[in-house]
Order: sequence, then C-alpha cells, then structure tokens
Amino acid sequence: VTTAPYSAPARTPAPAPPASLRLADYVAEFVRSQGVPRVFMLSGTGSIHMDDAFANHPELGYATARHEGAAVVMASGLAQITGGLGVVLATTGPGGINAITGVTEAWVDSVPLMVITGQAPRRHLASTRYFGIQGFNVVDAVGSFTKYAAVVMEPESIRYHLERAAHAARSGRPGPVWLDIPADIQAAMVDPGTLRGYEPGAPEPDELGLALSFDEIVAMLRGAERPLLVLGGGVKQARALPAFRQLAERTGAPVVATRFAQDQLSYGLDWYFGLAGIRGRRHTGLIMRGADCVLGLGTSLAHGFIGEDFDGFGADTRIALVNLDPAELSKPGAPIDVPVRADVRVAIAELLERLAVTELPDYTPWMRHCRELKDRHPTVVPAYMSNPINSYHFVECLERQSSPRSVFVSDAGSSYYITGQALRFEDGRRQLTSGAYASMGIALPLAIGASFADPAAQVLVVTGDGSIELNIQELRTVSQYGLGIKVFVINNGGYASIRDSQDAMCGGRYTDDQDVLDFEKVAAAFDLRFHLLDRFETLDEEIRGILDQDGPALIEVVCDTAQEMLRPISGPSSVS
Ligand SMILES: Cc1ncc(C[n+]2csc(CCOP(=O)(O)OP(=O)(O)O)c2C)c(N)n1
Ligand SMILES: [Mg+2]
Repeated sequence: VTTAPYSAPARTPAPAPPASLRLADYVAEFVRSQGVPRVFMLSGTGSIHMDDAFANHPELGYATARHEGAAVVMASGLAQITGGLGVVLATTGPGGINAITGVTEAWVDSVPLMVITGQAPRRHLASTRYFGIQGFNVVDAVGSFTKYAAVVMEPESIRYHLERAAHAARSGRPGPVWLDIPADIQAAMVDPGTLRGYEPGAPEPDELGLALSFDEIVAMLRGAERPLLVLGGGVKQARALPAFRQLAERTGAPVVATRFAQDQLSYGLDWYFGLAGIRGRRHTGLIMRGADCVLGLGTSLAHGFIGEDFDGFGADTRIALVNLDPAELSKPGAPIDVPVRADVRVAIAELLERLAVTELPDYTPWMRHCRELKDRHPTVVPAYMSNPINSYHFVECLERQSSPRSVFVSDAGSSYYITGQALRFEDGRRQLTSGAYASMGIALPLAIGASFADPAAQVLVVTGDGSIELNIQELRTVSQYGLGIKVFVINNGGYASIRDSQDAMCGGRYTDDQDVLDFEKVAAAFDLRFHLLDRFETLDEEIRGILDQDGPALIEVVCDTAQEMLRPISGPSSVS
C-alpha cells in the first residue's frame, strides 16, 4: 500500500521554447503548460513584467479582479471546478498582503493554488520592516499556511521553484503555495533549455500497521449493527467517488456527507441522508447519535461536524477515520478509535478487497430506521410557504428551476445554512462554498472563478445582504466580463445570524450592523439587471423568468427577518 499523490489534470507539453526569453514569459508558459485556462490578477509596478507576460500570452486567459483577496478566491473557484491548479498574480507589499485572506481559505479548504507576487528588485531586499518601493517580506509571513513558499533569488532557479511549487500544491493533501519574484528577476532573460528542474521525492513510506488498520475497520463493521459511512471532501479530491459508491453498496451502510462532499451524491438516493454535522439536516443528528460505528473517509471529522465537544456521536460509538494528514488523526480530544493515515482511494480499494471475501451482518433494520427518520423530518415544510418569504422555501424553488448544469455558490449566514440543509443536488448539480470557515463575501469571487472555469454552467449565487458587502466590488467584474451569474441576495434586515447569537448570549442587544443597502441602486451602479422577489406565491415562475434570461442579474429576495434556522435534532435515538 502506498500513499500515492492524487492524480493531476491533463497537462500539455510545452512547445520547444526559444533559446532565450524573458523570465516572466517563461513563468506564464509554465502556468499554461499546467492546464490552467485562466489566471486572476490585479496589476502593479512591482509585478509589471509578469502582468505583461500573463496578459499577453497567446493561449493563457486572464481576468482582473478588484481586490487581491477576491482574485485568490476566483482562482480557488476555478480550481474546484476544473479539478486542477488555480493561479493568482499580485504585486508587492499590499498586493500580496491582500491576497492572504484568500490563501488561508485555500489552506483550510485544501485547494491547490499558486500565488505569484512581484517583489522589489534584489538590490533593495533587506530585513527592515519594509524595503525598496512597497517591498515587504511576504514569504516569511505566509510560511505557516502554505505548502511551499520561496523568493526566487536566481533566474536559473525559476524552473525548479515552479515545478516544486506546482507539485506541492497538488500532491498529498492539496493546498496553496507562494512564489515571490523580485522585479529584476522577472525581467531577466533565461535559456529554458538549460534550466534545472525539480524531481519529486518518493511518496512517503507506508505507515507501520496500516494493513492492520484496514483489518480493524473490517472487524469493526463485522461487529456492528448500525454502521454509518461519512463521505468527506477528500473523496472528491482523490476522484474516488465511484469506488466510494461501491463501498457503500457493498456494506449496505447508510451514508452522510460533510459540507464539501454533499453535492457528490443525489439526496434522492435511498441510502444517502445528506449533509450532517452541527448545521446538517434535521434527521442526521438522530442518525449520528444512533450509529454504533462510524467510518469517515476523506474527512477530518472537524468540530463543525461531530460537535463542539466531539459529542455528536454516542459515547460508545467506535470511530475509524481515514485521512492523509496525520494532524487530523491526532486532534486533541477527538474520539478516534482507528486512525488510518492513507490516501482515501488506496484505503477504499483495500477495504473493497477485504470485503469481497468477508461476510458482513445484515444492516437492513438500521437502514430502514434511517429512511423513516429522513421521511419524518423534511427540511422544507408547508408552513414555510408564507409571506414574508422563508429562505428555505426560496432555495427549494431555486433548485426546482435550476438545471443539471447549475453550480450553487453560497456565502455566510442564512445562505450557508439553507443551501446546506435544503439542496438535493440531483443529476450532477454542484456547489461551491467556504467549507471550513463560512467566510462572508466568498460567494461572488467563487462564482466568478466557476463561471470562467465552465462557461456553460448556470452559476447561481445565494448570498446575504451582509455578506455581499465584503466583496461587492466584484459585481463589476461580473458585469465587465458579462458572466451569466445570477446573484440572489437574501434581504433579512442585516446580520440575522448574529442577531440570533445576540438573542441567545447578549440579552437581545444588537450592534450597529442592521443597515441594508438599496440593491436596486447597487445594481444600477454596477451595470446589472435588477429583480425584486417579495412574494412566495409567484417565486417559481419569477425565478424561471430570471433564469431564462442570458447574462448577469442581481436579485433581491425579501425574506423574513426573524426566520428560524434549523439545527439537527440531537436527542437520543431508539432503534426499535
Ligand atoms: C469574514 C467574516 N466576518 C464575520 C463573520 C461572522 N458572521 C457570520 S454570519 C454573519 C452575518 C452575515 O450576514 P448576512 O450575509 O446578511 O446573512 P444573515 O445572517 O443575515 O442571513 C457574520 C457577521 C464571518 N462568517 N465571516
Ligand atoms: Mg442578512
């Protein structure tokens, strides 16, 4: 058994390069050769040669964002849709620093990204707080949340750094990498034929006792009456979904998903129970409590999933977890009985091999019980069909009118909860979101990246009147490029989720964040078509009309300001 790197997207070999070319053009050509269709950038004099090289490369596309943090999220949206690498270009000092928010997001959400920044010329580099013109030591600052970060100090080392960074971003648990390129290096001439490359080392050796762990998982399943499989985002990244489905069918165990993975299966499947965790579907709390053994695949079983005190499962539930990252397996306090450090694809293959020759108990009564819970606790109930609009009902109508080519993109607050709890993801519908953080403002740039990655996709943003403000400038990027993104803004009178917490924890005293923009004026300012939805009776037909029109639109959905957000039912479950 080896922990093999995840497979990479198709890459085309570079045509024979000229004997000597500007290093910045070499970088642009390298990026293209990695299968990257488009880079996202915000220009600056400190990155001027690379800006020029990226914008004028004959095959590489580019798009200009209005904030570097948003540019990184656009690259992340593109990477998540293509399954390949996302690339961002920013300038010195404030450019790179702005990019950081998006990079930490890619770090926690395991997205393969390469950030390239311009830097002051080598002769200005110093250990002073800042140096040269806008120079800042960004590489040391980003070391703790990148898989590789380096300043390119010699033109001849550029190929090595690029290859090493691209490999690091995609191998093992994917994540962001950062290359900082001084201005004089960008402009230097290089002879591509003579540049030294990077040879990845051998994959890490097998962990001792790995085979034993797979046997232990099988033994655990053999002794179980009520097993539960948890589908995590790592399964999607490892392109192991078909194997996972085989495993689910072979075991006959019910399946729940984490936020990253919930769009990988259709909610209509009778062995799939949708998003679980502390903001999962209502019935999943009962399923988690009722399970006597859990097998997590490609998930970290984070607090947001198994509970703030790791108490989402029963106290006696046996838990096996497969993850590539040893830190996830040894989290303080996590009740993991069988930790398995492995590539999830390898792990599923090993389990299938063992299960081909192993008899498992009949879990039918447990599966039947889970189905009853699913039927008994629908997310959207008839009482939600009333005015003012209930956002669960809105999102149900939106999905009904969507197409199998739809990508749902959600933000923080209600948008995060309703899309997680109500969407069914039938027939290949996909989602993008801020999985680990639920960051405000993430939806618009994610949607832009998705739209560039798959121009035929119907990209549907569900955001909030608060969250949209954190990247509102990117509405101009939507209209400038004529991206067919439909941006639905839930107007519930400001930060409804925070009011909820203030009601619970601060005696109902609120802060000053309940002011809502006039979205009709916002749409006009950003040159977007505007629609207002404020009646539940006509939602379906109005949404249909909006989706039938080409091009972008901003749609305000006037919702209940005091609407309840659902939480899973957490009481003990009887399996009788
Ligand atoms: C970057 C960031 N800052 C702060 C928060 C905390 N936060 C979570 S939801 C929320 C309010 C979001 O408002 P809105 O988008 O209108 O959603 P609503 O809760 O009103 O449905 C805030 C401030 C966050 N998630 N992300
Ligand atoms: Mg709001």
